[in-house]
Amino acid sequence: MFDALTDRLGNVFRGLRGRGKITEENVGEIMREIRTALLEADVNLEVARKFCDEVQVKAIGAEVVKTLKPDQVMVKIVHDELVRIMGPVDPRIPFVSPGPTVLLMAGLQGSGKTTTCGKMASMLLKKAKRPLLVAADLKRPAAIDQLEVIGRQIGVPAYTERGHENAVKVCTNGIAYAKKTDRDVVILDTAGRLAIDEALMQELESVAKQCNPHQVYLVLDAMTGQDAVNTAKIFNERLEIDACILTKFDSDTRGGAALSVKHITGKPIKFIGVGEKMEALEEFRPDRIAGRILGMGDVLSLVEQAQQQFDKDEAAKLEAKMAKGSFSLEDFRDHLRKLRKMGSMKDLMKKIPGMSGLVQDEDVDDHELVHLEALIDSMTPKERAKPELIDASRRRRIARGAGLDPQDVSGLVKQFETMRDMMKKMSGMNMLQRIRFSTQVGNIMASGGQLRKLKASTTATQRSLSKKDKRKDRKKRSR
Ligand SMILES: Nc1nc2c(ncn2[C@@H]2O[C@H](COP(=O)(O)OP(=O)(O)OP(=O)(O)O)[C@@H](O)[C@H]2O)c(=O)[nH]1
Ligand SMILES: [Mg+2]
Repeated sequence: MFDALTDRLGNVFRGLRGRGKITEENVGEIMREIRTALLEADVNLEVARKFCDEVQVKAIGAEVVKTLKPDQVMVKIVHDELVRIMGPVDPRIPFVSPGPTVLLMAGLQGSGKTTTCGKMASMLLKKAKRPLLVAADLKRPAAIDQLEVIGRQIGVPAYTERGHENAVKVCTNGIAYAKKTDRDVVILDTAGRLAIDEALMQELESVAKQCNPHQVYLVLDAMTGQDAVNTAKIFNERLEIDACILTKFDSDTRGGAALSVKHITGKPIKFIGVGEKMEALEEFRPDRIAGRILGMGDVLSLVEQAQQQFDKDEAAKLEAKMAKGSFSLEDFRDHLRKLRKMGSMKDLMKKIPGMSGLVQDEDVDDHELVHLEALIDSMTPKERAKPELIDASRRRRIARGAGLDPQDVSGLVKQFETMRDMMKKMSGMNMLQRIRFSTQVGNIMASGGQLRKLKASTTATQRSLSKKDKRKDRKKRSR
């Protein structure tokens, strides 16, 4: 499917060989070539633009791992961006208990709905489920026959009603029948139209409203290219779909739809149809697809190894600092910068296992990270190395430089000291202890977003009062 794109990208990377490094000057030319390659592969214009913007930023900001060549670095950046633009996707079907879990298949005529219903049922059988097919395409009697034939072929019952055109009725009856006959997943095969029209949308809307499907899957024909993407956009506006299923992935098309759907609709592709047979349904794995597009597994693993080594070296350096307790505000700032480069704090927090449910959007404010950085920037190198030097007058100066309050400086110092203590503790820990510890750091970072909450307590303030302030303080108290 992606043959042409693979060739074009291969040429871009080959052209990079022999160049010293990726610079702001030469990256523009590379990006133009990548953009053309994407557009020729029928990738949506907006997606291609966004893709190139992201790759460009990452290419310029790429950390220099000395053992790697520019083309290798670029392969990895493009690979990661391909994965990102197609995902994330959870390949699981969220089954409900008590069942039945209701899955609704929607899509245009000939997109592969009925076939996919059969493939899905067959896949579920292998997962020890007891599916029921429901023939809700009542526009053509042949459609009901087709589903029955498929059902017999894979050994899954099909619920059918003939002699009326009420799709809602057959769906509700089908679900009731599933309960009665102890089937735990119901797959609704709905009618398609040649193009999106009001009657189709209304029918689907009322089925969705009356039957409350747990998942709505939109079946898209990969061979229709950008039309599939537009269809997905319109369906999603009317029908709150959960994911797409891209059929005919085995065909000889350019593949742009696979790369565009997620970005344009916000809904991922969850499964792909890779043939006409009932076994030909696969989970959609962005990393596997990206690997297939680039066809450079060896380069990717090389880059990963080199980066791991680089990270290991960096970690070792940091470890040595932690153990000595010489982790400074300067190191802290480096880390903040790295964190910010990795994406927004909210996204990062959500990626930490177990954190996603705990982090509320309002808990984490990326601006606060910028504030922390500004405060550290406003310090002298000496202060960064020895924050205990920071007394009231220095605090005022630092705050003024960052456009913040003196209390913010105290908050930062206190937060930093807690972190440094924890890091020192961590240096002697084994793997399990570290994992537990990282969760604690996660919590600190979550609250680290809230500078104001961490404003120093009175004891911390008193510890670093200047002599003059202390005199004033004593006077005040003696009065
Ligand atoms: N090669 C290939 N063919 C497929 C795939 N999925 C479906 N088809 C074929 O596409 C054609 C249409 O599939 P159907 O399942 O009947 O499509 P539909 O969406 O139910 O069509 P209507 O009910 O008419 O709206 C059939 O010939 C299928 O064999 C696939 O992943 N690969
Ligand atoms: Mg059909």
